[in-house]
Amino acid sequence: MFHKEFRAIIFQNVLILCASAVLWKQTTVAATQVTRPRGVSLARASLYSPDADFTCLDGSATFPFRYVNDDYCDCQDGSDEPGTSACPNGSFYCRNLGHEAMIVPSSRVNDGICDCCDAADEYQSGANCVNTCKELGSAAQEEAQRRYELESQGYAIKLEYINKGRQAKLSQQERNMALKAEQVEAEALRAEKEREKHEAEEPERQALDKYRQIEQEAVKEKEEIERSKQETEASKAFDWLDSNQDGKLQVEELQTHVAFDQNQDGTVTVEEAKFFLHNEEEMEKSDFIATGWPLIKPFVMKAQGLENPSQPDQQTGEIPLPDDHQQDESMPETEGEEEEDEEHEEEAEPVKPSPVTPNSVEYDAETQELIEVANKARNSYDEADRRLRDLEREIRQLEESNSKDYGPNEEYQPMDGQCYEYSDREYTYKLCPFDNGSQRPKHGGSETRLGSWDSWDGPAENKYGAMKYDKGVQCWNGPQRSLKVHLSCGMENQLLSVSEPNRCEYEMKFTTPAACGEPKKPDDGDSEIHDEL
Ligand code: MAN
Repeated sequence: MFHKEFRAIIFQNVLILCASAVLWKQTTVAATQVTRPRGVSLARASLYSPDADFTCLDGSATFPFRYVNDDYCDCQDGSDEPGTSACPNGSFYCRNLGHEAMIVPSSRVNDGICDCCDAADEYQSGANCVNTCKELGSAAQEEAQRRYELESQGYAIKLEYINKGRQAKLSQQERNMALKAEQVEAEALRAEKEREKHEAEEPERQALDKYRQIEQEAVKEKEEIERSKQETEASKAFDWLDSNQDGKLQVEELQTHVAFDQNQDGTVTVEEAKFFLHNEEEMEKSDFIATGWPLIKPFVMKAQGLENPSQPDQQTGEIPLPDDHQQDESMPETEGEEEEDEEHEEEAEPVKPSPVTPNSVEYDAETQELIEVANKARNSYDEADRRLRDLEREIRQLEESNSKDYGPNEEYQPMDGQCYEYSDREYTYKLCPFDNGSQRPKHGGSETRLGSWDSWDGPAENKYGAMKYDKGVQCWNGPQRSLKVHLSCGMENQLLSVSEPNRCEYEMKFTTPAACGEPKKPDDGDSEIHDEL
């Protein structure tokens, strides 16, 4: 920094000719000549009047104007040295005629590096800067024009989206109103059908109650017959096994039947025989019927080559008596499986749709008629109930969709219901806007939900610049997955890239015409800086 004695007034009249800009803009404003110190913008020129003392722009001091740009820093805010590097916090303005005006920190003035395209920052360093503003200006112009065209096309599509979105919202609202009217009707109809159902079910219930009693009696009777058949079978078996006819079954009597040779060594031992007599020497007929026969019967059947205990003869309840041609001639013949199956089939006669236990009961015509009427009423009720529930579901879905924020002009609505994919080396990612985002391994494996639609998540000045999807699948030893989608203007809806900056926190870049702003025609590229205080 120089001492005051060495102050040199570096002052320069800068002639600003706005003619080129004026020509570009095709207006007819006359050329303006403004004098101002080096490094001062057009907007601040009036604050630097050579005819008066200079007051620092922060108001901290006032001194003669010749101190401005004397390469000595007088103002705390650096405003007295706009054209030198004397103030560490000062700034230097370059006009860059033909391109964009620019403000650089004072430290860059005469530092040997060309910062301004018009070379104005290097007026004393001998850096040999060349004015490149014209070339830069026209390249920037071309780029701005290209962007403008892109944005115009994107915006045209956005207008279509807005149309579609509004249309969809309108028809959803209309449909919702129609459905609500239908819902009222459907509720009334269901109530009526419910009443009719109750009315039809009451006489049906009474009629079936009567049958239920008959049914229970029939079951009891059947059980009784069954029991008596078992007894008859057991009694006949006893009579036959009781070869000395003394009314008791003895060890010796059982020893004569090979069927009781449990270890199959060719002899029925006393122990083997006693096993069937509950370890007694003999057994009474009544004990045999109650507990003996059920124990013995499987051995008898095995001897006959049958797997399961058979039923006695259906008509007589008897087991066939021994036959000379049996394997073990002494054995009474029990019944085989085939017959049992046949009997079973006969029994399995379905009775529809009675709540009474299915069996062979046949309803009289009047009851049958009552069942049919009640069935019809039940079916009608079910149908009315289904219709109402379908309506309610559709209304819920519509209301859910209607409550979604599709952007300030419904421009994002057409993306709802669509899905877009992007693949990297490992995964195929899918974004279904307003629904969810997911990830699927490319080489097999199931889809993992990264998040479900939550809300718009852009910065305060552009809420619609990003979307948030959260509550995805929990990460192993980590948080639930979540996803942020950054939206930018593009000619089509496209998922551009996906990253995972933090474990299980995903980011997507997505272009869409819906994010395009109203295109602004590019200016001549020769822009000024509006840096008024
Ligand atoms: C899976 C993927 C990855 C994630 C890990 C976390 O491999 O979902 O994106 O980082 O799980 O364990």
